[in-house]
Amino acid sequence: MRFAVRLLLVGCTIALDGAASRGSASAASGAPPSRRVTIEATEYAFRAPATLPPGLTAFRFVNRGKVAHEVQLFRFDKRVDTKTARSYLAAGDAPDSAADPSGSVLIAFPGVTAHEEVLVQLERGELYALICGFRDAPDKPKHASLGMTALIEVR
Ligand SMILES: [Cu+2]
Repeated sequence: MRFAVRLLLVGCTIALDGAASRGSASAASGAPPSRRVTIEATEYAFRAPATLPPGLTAFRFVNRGKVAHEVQLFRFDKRVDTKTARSYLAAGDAPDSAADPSGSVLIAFPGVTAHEEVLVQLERGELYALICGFRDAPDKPKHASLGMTALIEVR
């Protein structure tokens, strides 16, 4: 029995050490996000700033609609200009070659604010795409092809 209790205490110590070192690492990496930006979803559109200044930015996602939505957030390749980016989004998608091989997704059911946020170090000249790839049913179109896309320019 004592042995079990000791193991438990050792476990607690490790957990606390882990939390402490994570805390100091995040403090060392700099200030908290300078900005929090809300992306709102409805049927079938995003409400988000068209432009944002550079800087560390936290994106939160709120679904004000009546069906589930997601926001895929990704950065266009530097070779893609604003006009081309807009044409991709108007078509409801972008080829993999036009974007970074990374990105993030936030998902929210109706009336829900996703409790996760996406943290991005925005840099001047970047273009970010917002796309919802959800469908209301398997035989229905993707929300993106109904106009649920947006572009954010960093400048
Ligand atoms: Cu959607």
